[in-house]
Amino acid sequence: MEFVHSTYEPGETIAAIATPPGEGGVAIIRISGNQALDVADRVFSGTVHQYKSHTVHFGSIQNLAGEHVDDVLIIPMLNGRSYTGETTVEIQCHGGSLIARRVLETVLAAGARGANPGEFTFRSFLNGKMDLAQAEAVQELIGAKNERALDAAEQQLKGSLSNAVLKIQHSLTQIAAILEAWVDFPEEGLEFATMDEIYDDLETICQQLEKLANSFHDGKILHDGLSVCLVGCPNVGKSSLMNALLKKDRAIVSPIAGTTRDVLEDHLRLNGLHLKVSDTAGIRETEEGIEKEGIRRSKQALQEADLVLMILDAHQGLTNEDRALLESIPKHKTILVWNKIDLEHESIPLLDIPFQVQISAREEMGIEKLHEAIDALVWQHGPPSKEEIVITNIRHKEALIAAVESIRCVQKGLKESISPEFLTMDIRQALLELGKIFGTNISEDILSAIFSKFCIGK
Ligand SMILES: Nc1nc2c(ncn2[C@@H]2O[C@H](COP(=O)(O)OP(=O)(O)O)[C@@H](O)[C@H]2O)c(=O)[nH]1
Ligand SMILES: [Mg+2]
Repeated sequence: MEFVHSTYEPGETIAAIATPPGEGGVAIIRISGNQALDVADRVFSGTVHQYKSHTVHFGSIQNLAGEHVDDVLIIPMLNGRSYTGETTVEIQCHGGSLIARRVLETVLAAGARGANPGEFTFRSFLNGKMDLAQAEAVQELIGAKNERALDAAEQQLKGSLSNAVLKIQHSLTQIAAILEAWVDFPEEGLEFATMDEIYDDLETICQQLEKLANSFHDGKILHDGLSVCLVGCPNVGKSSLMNALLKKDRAIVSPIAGTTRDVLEDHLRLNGLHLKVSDTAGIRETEEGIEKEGIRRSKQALQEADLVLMILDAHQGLTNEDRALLESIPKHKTILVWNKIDLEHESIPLLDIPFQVQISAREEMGIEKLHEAIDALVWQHGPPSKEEIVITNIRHKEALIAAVESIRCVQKGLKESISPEFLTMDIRQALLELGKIFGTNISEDILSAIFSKFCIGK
């Protein structure tokens, strides 16, 4: 799939099926562009040109040979009062993938061009209906896999990120104006504002931008979910816990050490979070080739995971192998899980990992406590509230960080009494970076890459 934005001709009439593939009650074919009404008139039984905007009309579609294709409802959207900001006609036909395709083919034969992925949204952006951050939010809204991700996308679509960044741009522009006045009238400059005040204002701005950039951590969790890796020595009950978490017999459970050799993966929803859980080979010293490779993969999965559940056998107590493994795990992202508490066990030793739970994977005891511990570790500073701006797009994070870097240069320059001309250059750079979030000063390649990730028909 490609999206060649340089071939874009304003107003050129495009069409696509806007509903998902497969069978359903109705399918919608969307036509947008200067010729949308002409195209619709060529295929529809009524005179679409005569209809008022946003009214619904029943009729039939026939192809250019005059053959009946389907009975449909048709809705014209005039004077730019549409998603794209262009004249749009939507046709609701019967919801079979074949019939929808036939209606689309008829529309294409009547003069429309097949839309590229994201082209409707791209036009909406070009016509000023939404900025780039909002256009990207549309994609995230569609792709949201849980309630919290949906809230974040809705916030962004409403323009909360854009508004926050606009406000900051405004403050930066004012500071640039003060610095420029300083260049022109150096003897009066200090009357406008002292250097310290400017420095402090820039500090506040940097903190706001950093807060937004840091929200990407939460945003990524909401958007992509988390990878969770189960590790531990052989036979501690990793595979049993995998099954208990998934509530199904996914992994082979066996008293024979070294049964699990490959990394097994499955998915799970937990308190609105999407988790990818991996069960791994038990880590121990071994010379056996396949098991050794399994252990190498376990260690890799352990490093790459967002969250590690290290399983220990409460019945056996802490072994030397456990101790060795404990040394190698990243403690900040680990929950210690003492398993087999249904069996007799000594008192659990205190280890320097803040998150610890006691469970029985086989008897499914304590699993709820483990869920709570996962939630607590993930949202150490509390989950983001519905109103909070959470960025979910790495492109936005990069722009925010680049802006902070430029502003830090201005601050440094102020301290070193560098000529204000140079400082305004850095401020302009920061403004440029922030502009990328809405889509100003952005290259065609990047735009093209962003919209090509959309589905066709959006
Ligand atoms: N009593 C008891 N046995 C368990 C528990 N969890 C696992 N086991 C047993 O321990 C053995 C190893 O379990 P398994 O899940 O294959 O361990 P793994 O090697 O870490 O994947 C099996 O015989 C399981 O039935 C538990 O909570 N309680
Ligand atoms: Mg296993």
